[in-house]
Amino acid sequence: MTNLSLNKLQDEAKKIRRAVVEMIYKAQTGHPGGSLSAVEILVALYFETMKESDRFFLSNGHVCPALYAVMAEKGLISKESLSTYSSLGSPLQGHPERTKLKGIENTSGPLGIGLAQAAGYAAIKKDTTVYCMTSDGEHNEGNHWEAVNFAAKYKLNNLIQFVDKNNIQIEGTTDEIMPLGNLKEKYISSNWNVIEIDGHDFNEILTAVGKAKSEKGKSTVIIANTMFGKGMSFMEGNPDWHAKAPNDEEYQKAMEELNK
Ligand SMILES: Cc1ncc(C[n+]2csc(CCOP(=O)(O)OP(=O)(O)O)c2C)c(N)n1
Repeated sequence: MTNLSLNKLQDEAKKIRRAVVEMIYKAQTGHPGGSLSAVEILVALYFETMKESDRFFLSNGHVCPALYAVMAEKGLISKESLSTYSSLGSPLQGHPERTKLKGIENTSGPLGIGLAQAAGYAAIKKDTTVYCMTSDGEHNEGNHWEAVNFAAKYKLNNLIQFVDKNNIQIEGTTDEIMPLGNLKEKYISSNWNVIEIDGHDFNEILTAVGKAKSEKGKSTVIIANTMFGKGMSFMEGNPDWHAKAPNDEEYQKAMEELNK
């Protein structure tokens, strides 16, 4: 990757962070912590990696402000529509709805089902590369592990899962709420190809996707180590920001930090 495109991707990430905070501030509802940790993964996928025929499934639907913002920057939805986020009748619901917004592949909100939705699609459409984003909190769900086994059984090498591993879920850390153990070893023993990266480093994200695409006979999971609330000093690593909107003062502070 050239420096120019790295700069461009970093600029996009900044724009997305600004849009995420603005949407949640305006709506006074939403999930900023997870939305902000997922930004670089979504920017890399939508701006560098995905072809028109590829499909993206968001499993941890509550982080959709980041997805909507990326879709708006890509011109897939209007930028004006972002101001309707989470309002009654808007196609941009607080959890994405497939029938309400073109470009959304799966309805999500109940955690732990997105990988099954993505794996089902990948099993039927073998020539399509199917990306799925999941969260660490979702790994508490039994359904998720059924999909892990299904993908291994059918050798879905066209399925690439990103885990946004920010180590935080509702009301605490994943270690406090439900320890995941060694996620990498769990996926290896489930017969997946496993790559672990820094989920805010575009070079690492793009290299991992390249490796995943050349994998024969296995699905790939890219365990992306991220920072919950990335980019906002007062949100980073603080579970209070799982589902909380900034007040006026916090919004001003966020904008100042984004303009630095
Ligand atoms: C099946 C199910 N159980 C519980 C919830 C309520 N819930 C919403 S978000 C969340 C925590 C999710 O953790 P994670 O996805 O890691 O969140 P992040 O901190 O990354 O935003 C829970 C338990 C849900 N949406 N679905």
